[in-house]
Amino acid sequence: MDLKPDNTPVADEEWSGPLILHVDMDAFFAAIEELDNPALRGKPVVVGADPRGGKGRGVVSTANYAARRFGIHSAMPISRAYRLCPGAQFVPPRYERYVSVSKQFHRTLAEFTPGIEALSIDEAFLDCTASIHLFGGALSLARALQKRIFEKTRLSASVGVAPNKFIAKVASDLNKPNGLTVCRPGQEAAFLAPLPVRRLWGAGPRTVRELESLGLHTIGDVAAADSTVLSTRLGSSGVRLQQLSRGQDTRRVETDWQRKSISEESTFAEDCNDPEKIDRSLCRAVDEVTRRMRAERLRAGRVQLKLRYEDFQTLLRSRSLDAPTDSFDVILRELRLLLTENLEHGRKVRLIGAGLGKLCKADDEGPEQLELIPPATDEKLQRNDQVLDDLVRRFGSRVSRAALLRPEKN
Ligand code: TTP
Ligand code: MG
Repeated sequence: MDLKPDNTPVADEEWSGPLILHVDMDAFFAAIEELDNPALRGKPVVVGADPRGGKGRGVVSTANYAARRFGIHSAMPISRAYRLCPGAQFVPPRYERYVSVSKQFHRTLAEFTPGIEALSIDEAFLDCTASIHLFGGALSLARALQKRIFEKTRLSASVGVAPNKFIAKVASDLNKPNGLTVCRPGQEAAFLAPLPVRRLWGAGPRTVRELESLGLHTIGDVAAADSTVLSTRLGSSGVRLQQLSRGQDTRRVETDWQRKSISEESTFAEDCNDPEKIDRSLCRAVDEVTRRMRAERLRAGRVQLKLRYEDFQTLLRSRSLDAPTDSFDVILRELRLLLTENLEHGRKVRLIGAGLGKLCKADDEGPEQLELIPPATDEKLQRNDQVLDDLVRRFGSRVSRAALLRPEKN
């Protein structure tokens, strides 16, 4: 129970409806370095490549908050970070250590709910709707979570507490580090209204420019905008952005993803920034997962792309399909879109993977699927897949789809 300055308890008000938390560790890699090496504490710390007196190559993985005051941030060239703060402590990354702390972090979350969607090495959504009563309220639960993460890792995390994923994610970032930001049910639109449009999910630099050219600078402006103007200028994403701006987000925490999924990933022999090679690896992974899926007579309602850059930054990006499918072509098309949206040009990739989720039996579209939407596999594509599956069964993976489509160059 929280106490006011005069020591009277602050009541943790009732929470109605879904309770979603977004948790994100603060300056994760840098905080671990400070934890392990007390001599770094209180100083600006930059984790990344060796700056070699400002002439080094490579980028910043992350910087602690003291270093961020100099303008240093993730993905910035290390030479620039050096120029901004030559006196900072530059530390090479120790990925294995970060992965082990990450596992501890994710295990700690599981003490609070089974409804966890891991987003990255230091970030997750939690659906705590069913565990509120165990903690006496949403705020108490969130505080207990922060406290427990600190006990287990000696590191701080920021938490966003909200009725849905979008707002929880926005909230966790508003008061970093060690922040706890709450948006109560019913307050969604008011909470978002003063924030700049770049906080909207899916609003990249181009969309932000487009919105600003319409005179829309805050999320509240988008919420109040004429919806026909938005959809004329931004198509279907205009409609989605307006829904988000009004605090409407019905996406569920995808807890089943790991359990009900098929995935395949491969690490490049050498880190690679050749778009053609990256695409070929993706094709191969899609070929593999779609074949496994068809062999089990399943269809996928969701696809996931996994990208790990040379500095170990790992992105998981997924999207739901209009209708479940087992088609190589449809799934490859969706994953290529995700790749185009997320691949940073020129940055070297270490690993790429494809995953399929929301699996359902091919003859049972699952309870969530709309009956009016036919499966997204047209007959010709389906026949192609069947012929190729048959060939692979008879002649092995030498005739895999990726090999046929894009023969390896000699
Ligand atoms: P973030 O959570 O984005 O950043 P952070 O934890 O360092 O800082 P914040 O307090 O703002 O959350 O990423 C988690 C870790 O992932 C980060 O510590 C280092 C790594 N990372 C990279 O290596 N490169 C990148 O470009 C980014 C964004 C992160
Ligand atoms: Mg973080």
